[in-house]
Amino acid sequence: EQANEDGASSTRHEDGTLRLRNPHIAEMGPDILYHLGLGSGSHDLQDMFGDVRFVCMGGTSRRMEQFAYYIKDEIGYKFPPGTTLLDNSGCCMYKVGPVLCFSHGMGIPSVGILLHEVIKLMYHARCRDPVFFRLGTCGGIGIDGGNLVISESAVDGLLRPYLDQLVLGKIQRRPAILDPELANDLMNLRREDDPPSSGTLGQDHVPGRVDGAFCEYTEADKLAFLQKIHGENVVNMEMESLGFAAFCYHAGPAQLLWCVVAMLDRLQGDQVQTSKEVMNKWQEYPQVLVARYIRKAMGLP
Ligand code: R2B
Repeated sequence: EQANEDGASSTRHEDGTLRLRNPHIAEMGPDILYHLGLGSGSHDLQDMFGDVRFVCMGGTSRRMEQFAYYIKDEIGYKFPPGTTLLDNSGCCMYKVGPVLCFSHGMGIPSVGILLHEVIKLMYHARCRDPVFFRLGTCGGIGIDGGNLVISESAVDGLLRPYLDQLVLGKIQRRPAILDPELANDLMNLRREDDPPSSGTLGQDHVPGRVDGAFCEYTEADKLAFLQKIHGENVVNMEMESLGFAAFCYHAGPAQLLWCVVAMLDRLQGDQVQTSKEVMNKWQEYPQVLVARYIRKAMGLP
């Protein structure tokens, strides 16, 4: 059994299946996964999802649908006769053989709501050692748009590597830990003509935008802050990494990875001015790299 660093109870059995850190679930009878449109009483979750090994999340539903089709071709998956790719979850979730793709929306609250249910789905389905990925976009700090960022860790707005949440009137602190080994594996799958990649800290929000609906600081304040955190190896920012790392690490999936592409360099400005075609191209980069990883993990040539 594996234990997480914070010393709480084990979160995985020897066979890689998850042990939930919530005693109520086992006691409460059928469990309704409301946002996924599934339930442990109404569906045979082990039969439907027991073979999932890779959980891939991204912000927009369109991107995740595209990824589902892309990974289908990449791993040579064929749908059973008479079936096709279908989202019947209401939150854009697609299963392509061992790959589960879904959209997590924007921001930590949205990711958190989905992850509670996806982690329970892994538990009910008795999935073994699922690897969790996020494929998406971010703002760069000192790196140009089109650069890939493979995060090694996640920090909050004070550069603290944990998520503080207010639960029942108290602060609950969860370490936000990604998997440096997996980040390294992914870095090693880069090819020479791939876009440049950096291993980084990922922030949990978009700090200091001067183009927001309101603003109480100057451009110079913003640049001073961004340059300071850039000096501490933070090269990107986005709005989900801290929640993703904290929730998944606490719940138990062994390997977590964040692979995102920068849409702009925030040291140069706050508005994304790149054309839609170019942005669509950039958004394929994390997909290509994660697909390469999945193919390798599946032993495909
Ligand atoms: C990066 O890009 C998205 C918003 O523009 C958001 O989900 C994020 O973290």
